[in-house]
Amino acid sequence: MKTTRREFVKNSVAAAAVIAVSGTSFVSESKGSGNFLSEPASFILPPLPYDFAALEPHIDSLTMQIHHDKHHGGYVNNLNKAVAENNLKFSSLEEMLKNISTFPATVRNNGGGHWNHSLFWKLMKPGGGGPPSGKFAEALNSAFGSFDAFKNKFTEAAMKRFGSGWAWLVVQDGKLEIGSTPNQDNPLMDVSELKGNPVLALDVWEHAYYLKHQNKRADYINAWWNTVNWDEAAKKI
Ligand code: MN3
Repeated sequence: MKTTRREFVKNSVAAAAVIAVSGTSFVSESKGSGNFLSEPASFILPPLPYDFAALEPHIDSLTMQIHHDKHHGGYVNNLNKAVAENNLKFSSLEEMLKNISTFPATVRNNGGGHWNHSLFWKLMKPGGGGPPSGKFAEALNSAFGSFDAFKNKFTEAAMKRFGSGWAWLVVQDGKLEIGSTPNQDNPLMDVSELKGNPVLALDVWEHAYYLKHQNKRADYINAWWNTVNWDEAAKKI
């Protein structure tokens, strides 16, 4: 009898113990046996895809180092701790986020933090920025009128997010939308007002910019536009 994925997950958890996840991705389901691969049984801090200094002068090396190693590293450690302490069962980080209202708050904060940062690092690159081209540029033009109009609207969302949070470009029911979320929430979460699949993400927590820009979030956002990895973003539409 063919079981649905949800039933499969439910029936498999007893055998699977803690579910294996590498970075943000589920490692694999061992085909045929009906069990999930259970090693390594924890989340892993993914290495930055470039050096700490690679985004200079736009984003400084020390900020990148602390942000990646200490902040993102902290989310990963605390997420692993929460999973172990609460004996949590889930099939992937994404599935956990989609049902986040059923998990403890520490999973919302640290699971969101892990997922968001894993995406954020990949959406920047040395020599990034500039307007995108091809189909992605056309999609932005058709959704927002022009690249500049898109950029202004996204910047506004990032500026208006009060306190800590993220600005997002998402695909929502086949349409591109801009919005923001508080804290480490993201548009995959069932509790989020903004919903959709993230295409572009910008961390506007003070830890992302305070060393270099102090309170000037606008300067950080301006600098960040010079790092955007449009090729990576274009894969998500
Ligand atoms: Mn951050």
